[in-house]
Amino acid sequence: MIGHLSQAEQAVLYPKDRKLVMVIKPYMWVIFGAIIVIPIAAAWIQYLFFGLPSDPSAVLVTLPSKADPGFPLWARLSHWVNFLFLSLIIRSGLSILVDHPRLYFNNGCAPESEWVRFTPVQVPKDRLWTAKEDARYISPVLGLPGYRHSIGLARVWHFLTVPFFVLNGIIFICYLLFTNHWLRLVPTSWQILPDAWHVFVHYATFNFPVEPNGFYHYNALQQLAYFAVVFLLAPLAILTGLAMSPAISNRFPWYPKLFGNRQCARSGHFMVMVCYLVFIVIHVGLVVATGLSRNLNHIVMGTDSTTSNMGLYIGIGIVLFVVICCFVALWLSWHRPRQLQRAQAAVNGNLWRRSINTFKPARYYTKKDISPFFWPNGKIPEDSEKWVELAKNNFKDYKLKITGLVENPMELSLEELKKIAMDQNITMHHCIQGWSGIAEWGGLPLHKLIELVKPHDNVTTVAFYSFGTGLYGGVYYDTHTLDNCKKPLSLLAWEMNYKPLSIEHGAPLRLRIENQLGYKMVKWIDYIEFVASHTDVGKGYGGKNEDDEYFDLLADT
Ligand SMILES: Nc1nc2c(c(=O)[nH]1)N[C@H]1C(S)=C(S)[C@@H](COP(=O)(O)O)O[C@H]1N2
Ligand SMILES: [Mo]
Repeated sequence: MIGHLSQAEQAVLYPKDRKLVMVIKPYMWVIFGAIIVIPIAAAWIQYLFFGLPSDPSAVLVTLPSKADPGFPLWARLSHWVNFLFLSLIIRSGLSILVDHPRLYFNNGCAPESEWVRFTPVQVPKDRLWTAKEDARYISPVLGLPGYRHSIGLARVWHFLTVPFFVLNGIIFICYLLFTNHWLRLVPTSWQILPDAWHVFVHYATFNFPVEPNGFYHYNALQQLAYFAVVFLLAPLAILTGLAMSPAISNRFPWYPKLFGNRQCARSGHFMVMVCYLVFIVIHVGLVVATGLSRNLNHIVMGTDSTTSNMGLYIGIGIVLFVVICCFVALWLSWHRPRQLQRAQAAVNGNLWRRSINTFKPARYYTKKDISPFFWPNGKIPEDSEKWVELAKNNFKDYKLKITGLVENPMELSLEELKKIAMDQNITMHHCIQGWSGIAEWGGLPLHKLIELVKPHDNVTTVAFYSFGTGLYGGVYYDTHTLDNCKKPLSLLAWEMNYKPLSIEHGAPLRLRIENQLGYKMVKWIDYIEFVASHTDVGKGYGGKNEDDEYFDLLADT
């Protein structure tokens, strides 16, 4: 465990209960089982009753290839760069996953409705159990950065890698399509399907098909597999990833529906990762089994040498390099987290600010979409004497203070706020951990409040302070751009699902900014401050989680 961290951090990151389990619902066992068992059983039936089909790769080796043989430098480079990026993306993805270790096919994410959980915990019904408590530990061998509730840094690695992974993919596909190399990857005849099946029958019954020598040819199944990885898995990973973004899904609420719903997209994102893992295991296994040294000469050196071991040595070197990169990433995560957060802001912060952060959330959901369950998060402000006093009297004496760089500072009771205006919106909440929920929120549109208090011209940011504290102590707060506060559906809410806001969901007042992630929606609001910049408040990173857990200032994804 990382010794230089505080006791409080160690207690969160390295809990006593670090058990790793996977509990899959029986119906999903049946589905997954069928996907695996049916083709293998069919292959065996064909083999036992009709004999081995003719081996199409035996024909291939005698044919001259239409494509140039070998692997040009761009193909070899992007292959290995991809290997590095996938290692970072998959491992950081696992760290993100275990922060909400349940996957669902429904938007509301009610406990026990998940199809798989990676936690032994059954959510207790007799007491409050927050999503943060539900987060699980993952070994840093598997996850990046691993441990428990390190999602801020895990996302830094995930999102820092993604743009370069996509760029690498685009460069690869451009080269592929502008040279005749595409002939190696893209099937040009439907004959590929029966051929691939015949090859599969060979593998499934342990009759290795003729090795066509990958320098010149792939067998039909191999070509289909490579084609699927490039043209199916990678696009699916990107598209399901985008469907999880609050800025995108609350602007285009139909978009996640292309995958079923947002949680189907999240489950799909996970299944794409599983497909990548299965591919990598089989791919590496076959590379080893069909002549490791020669195969590595292909993809490392670009030669078909059968005598040299150069490819093997350099290949081992590359694998070691990737392992070292993973160690360096782990070290950076715990020793230079602030620099990583800054790098993430420089790359994606700027990317999102100019693109999806400009989207305006749309009205879309109706009463029937409201989730029966809505995960609670955060610590109820039981140690705030002021809040406890106010709660005793049902917040009748509560006054929201609005201060900072404004012409008309104000103090308003709930009754006074309600007299100004009220909107009711049904929206989807996106927690950074991965869960979501649809609820109705009623309250004062923020733009009305902004018109009343009249911020000075130099105001860019609004800070919202809670009565509650953050995970590591100190006042919970967060900031939003003035622009996001003025967006449609941005509210100071006192109502949830047509009832007064409950204690656990943020009474007396909480924030709704629908193009942002949940951690920016401060609950139990004490006061509001208009400021020139987010750097003027707290430690200067834009919020309690941004200060302490390296979350993003702009939470559009
Ligand atoms: N004061 C305070 N507000 C908070 C939090 C918190 O810990 N303290 N957690 C945030 C997070 S991470 C989420 S996802 C939402 C959860 O809102 P809910 O409890 O109504 O689901 O509240 C946000 N607001
Ligand atoms: Mo959250």
